[in-house]
Amino acid sequence: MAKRWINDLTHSDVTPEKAFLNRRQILAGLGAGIGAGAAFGVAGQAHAQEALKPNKWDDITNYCNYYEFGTGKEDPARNAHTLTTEPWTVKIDGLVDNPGDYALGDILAKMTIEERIYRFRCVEAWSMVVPWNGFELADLLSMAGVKSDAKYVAFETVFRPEEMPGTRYQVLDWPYVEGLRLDEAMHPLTLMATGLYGKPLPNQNGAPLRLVVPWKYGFKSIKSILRITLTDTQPPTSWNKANAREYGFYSNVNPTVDHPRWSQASERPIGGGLFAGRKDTLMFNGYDEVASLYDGMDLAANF
Ligand SMILES: Nc1nc2c(c(=O)[nH]1)N[C@H]1C(S)=C(S)[C@@H](COP(=O)(O)O)O[C@H]1N2
Ligand SMILES: [Mo]
Repeated sequence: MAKRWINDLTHSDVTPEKAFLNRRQILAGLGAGIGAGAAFGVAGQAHAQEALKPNKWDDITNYCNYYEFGTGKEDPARNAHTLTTEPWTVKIDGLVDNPGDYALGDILAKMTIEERIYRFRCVEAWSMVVPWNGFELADLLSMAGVKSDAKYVAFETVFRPEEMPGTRYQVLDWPYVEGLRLDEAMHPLTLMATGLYGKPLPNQNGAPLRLVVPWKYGFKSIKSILRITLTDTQPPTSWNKANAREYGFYSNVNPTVDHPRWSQASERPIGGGLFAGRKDTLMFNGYDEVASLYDGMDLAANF
């Protein structure tokens, strides 16, 4: 089928709970095999793609993982209101030309905010489809100026015990940390999310700024980011520190590599109702265009 390109979509076209894809998302979607030939657009122009029908706001904001606010799926929605997200400053340091403390408002003023609907797959084998608003991490890293010897990007979540009741328990080694290889971080699918359904990101989903890496298990998508560090060595990650046998650095969605305690071959779509079936999980969560990042790598050894 012919490729369709929709120009002229702006941020103000977002209507809550009315999903659409913009031009850059179609570029990403075409590569991912989710958008080819489909018609996208705002109401009155075209229809959101059926295959990626977003989950409801209530599902996305009430079924969360954010252990700093409790380990239950509904704990973050109940507890995360205590997190102060304004003002917010992101420290960008390490192997960059322009290290410093960046006020989030100043960052946002320079970034192009887009809407993108991504599949989201948790290692616990549930999945959702989420209409994020955000900007490409690559644009932020370019602003900071990545030095040529940088190979990885390390991320750190805010750690404020007085605002985060879950951190009283040592379920993880706080602060929550994550990392990506530089080419993963620079990939156009890698998003810094600032919103959902055209509204500001709720605290329980990682306000004011969280990572979204749609071809990896959910835990890579670190929330409420306070610090980004460019390094030449692979950074530690919270879940790998907690259990290296169960959680590797890469964590690419891979139906052929099981978690030691359960299969990763299928997933349970959230919000489908009691009798909705499980779905086969797709390699890279369906985002085939990232496959070349891992050419020549054994993805069973590098899980
Ligand atoms: N700081 C922090 N980030 C985090 C987590 C967390 O506990 N703390 N949980 C991760 C996990 S396991 C998942 S599945 C996703 C969940 O994102 P959501 O609640 O917005 O769906 O956030 C990830 N980011
Ligand atoms: Mo997760």
